[in-house]
Amino acid sequence: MAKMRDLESVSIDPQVQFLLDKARNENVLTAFDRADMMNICGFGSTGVCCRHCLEGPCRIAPNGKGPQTGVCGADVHQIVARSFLNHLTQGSSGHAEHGREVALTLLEVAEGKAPYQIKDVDKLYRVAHDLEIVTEDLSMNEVAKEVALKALEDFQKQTGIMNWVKLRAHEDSLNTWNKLGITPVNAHLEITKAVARNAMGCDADPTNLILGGVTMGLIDGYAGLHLSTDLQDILFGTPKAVKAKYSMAVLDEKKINIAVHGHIPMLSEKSVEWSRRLEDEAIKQGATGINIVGVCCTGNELLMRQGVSVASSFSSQELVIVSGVLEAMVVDIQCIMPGIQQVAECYHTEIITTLPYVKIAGATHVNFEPSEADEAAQEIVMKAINRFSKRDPEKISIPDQTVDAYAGFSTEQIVEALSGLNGEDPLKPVIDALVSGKIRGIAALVGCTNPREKQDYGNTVVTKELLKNNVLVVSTGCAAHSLAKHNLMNFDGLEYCGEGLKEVLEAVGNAAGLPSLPPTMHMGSCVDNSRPADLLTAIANRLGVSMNELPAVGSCPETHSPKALSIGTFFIAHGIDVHIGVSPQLSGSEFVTNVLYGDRTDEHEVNADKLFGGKLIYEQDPYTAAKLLLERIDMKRETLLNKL
Ligand code: CUV
Ligand code: SF4
Repeated sequence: MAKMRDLESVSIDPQVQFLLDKARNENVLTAFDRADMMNICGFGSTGVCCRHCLEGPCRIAPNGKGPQTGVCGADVHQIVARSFLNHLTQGSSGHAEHGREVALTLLEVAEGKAPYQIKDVDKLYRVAHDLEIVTEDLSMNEVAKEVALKALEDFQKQTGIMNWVKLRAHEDSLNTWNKLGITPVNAHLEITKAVARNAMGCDADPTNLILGGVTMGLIDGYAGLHLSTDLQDILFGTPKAVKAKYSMAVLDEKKINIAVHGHIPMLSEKSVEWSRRLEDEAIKQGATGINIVGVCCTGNELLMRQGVSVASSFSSQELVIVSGVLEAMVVDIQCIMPGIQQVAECYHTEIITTLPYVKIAGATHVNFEPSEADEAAQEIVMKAINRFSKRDPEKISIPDQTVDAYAGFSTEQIVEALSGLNGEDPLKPVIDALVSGKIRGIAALVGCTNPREKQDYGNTVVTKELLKNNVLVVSTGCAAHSLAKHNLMNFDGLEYCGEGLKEVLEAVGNAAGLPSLPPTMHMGSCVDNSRPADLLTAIANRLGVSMNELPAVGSCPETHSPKALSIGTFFIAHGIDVHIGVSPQLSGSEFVTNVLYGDRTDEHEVNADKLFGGKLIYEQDPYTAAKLLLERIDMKRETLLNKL
């Protein structure tokens, strides 16, 4: 038996430590302990193992020991570049599917076939206008239908460029991609092409493969992030500032607890609605009501729009069940550990899967189609209510301290808050602060938590270091969970901010009727990484510069997901540096790491920094990472200030 890490090394969150201790005492295995039992493979972890065909598997040993090519002749650089492209394809296809599902839902809603209402009519018309849809003679539903059809074109058209790229990309970035011939035509075409070129006997040029990976980043960014955010805002409303609660303590012993987990808000929005409508049924069972809690990105979606409390990020998802008070965990897609089912079998929790292509053996399946959303959500909530009586009182134990967090900072909300200071030109206060140095730069703290990493440590350390140095920080995904739980989204966290930054946050907050803005701003789920991208695009346009000239960075200290790699690549394609704190499994090829990590001053002929103006920074230590990010911020600041 492998030696398990002590609780303090697993997470810096005492509630997660508490529940992990409980799990261990009850002999329940969770991801943190499975991570300790799994020996990391030296080949796979450096990207040098290839399983692309039946001549293999082949692997290239380091230092010239053993064969240096696979059976087909692929060398280590080709193999590593293909593994990277593989990850990016997987990541972007997840987000593209998300976008497509939302587009189909909007179409069904427009045609009166799905029981949702268009919540943000203004945004619908704004998006329609930007897509050059003539709306004069159309009803609202007809406009929605046209928008949905334009979105679906991004999965169908065979020539030209994607509508959402035209709609959202900064012109200079688009010019760069056009010159390189990597601008995407449609998401499905590009994903299929990426899979095809990656097969044995196809693309064998590592640089070309990496550029193919950049196209995957763009698919993620436009068919995934931007398209999903736009259509979700139209359907469910554009988020506005909300105050909510975080931590495992949001579970309520007296209520029926339902965790919604996954990514796509169609199901979770309906679950919230039906949990309100079925409150009486819960009371009949002896509970005082129904408590919906969020896990992972579905948690972020509900938090942003409905102020629903958030229980857990990715790595501790199984521990929500270990509390002994969770009646059901309802899941849709992505980041759902199969392990939840094994853990649920040790308690009374019912795991409910909802999509025909995401099932878990042993779990209950309730099929969810937007057109039958009410029936499915009602069935799911009733199942949870009926589980309440099956609780084992011996196994109940929940931590008891929740943390307040402000969230709901869509780009629209940030601009609205800023217009309190300067209605004519809302971005001016930010730009003045950037120029004066009160704000040194802007960072998006994004990505996940990973059971191999000390939970919340990397995310919070990088953030605190940046805040201390007056960097304005926005956040999404499970990284936002880390920041929220550790007071970085409420006013207590202002103590971590440098003086200049604090002054700006207070001024903007005051103008919006608050004591301050929170130290970091929660912009939503992973697909909502479109929001920081939008904010940066707006700032670049206002300054009349390219995105790659902004003192802006992304940081992803604790990720586990290939989706984070494809989102990161989307930002790098704009020339925004991205830090990753977990190995991206590329170290087996010096060529590939040179292309991705290399600097503009390097001799290496082609690299991302030279092509796009931004690079990937791999650094495990969060303090060093923050230092490296600040160096890049300062470099770009200097050039920018000279230009203005
Ligand atoms: Ni999409 S990708 S663990 S849920 S942020 Fe959370 Fe966010 Fe990473 Fe997954
Ligand atoms: Fe081996 Fe080449 Fe097949 Fe990969 S594609 S498994 S390197 S023969």
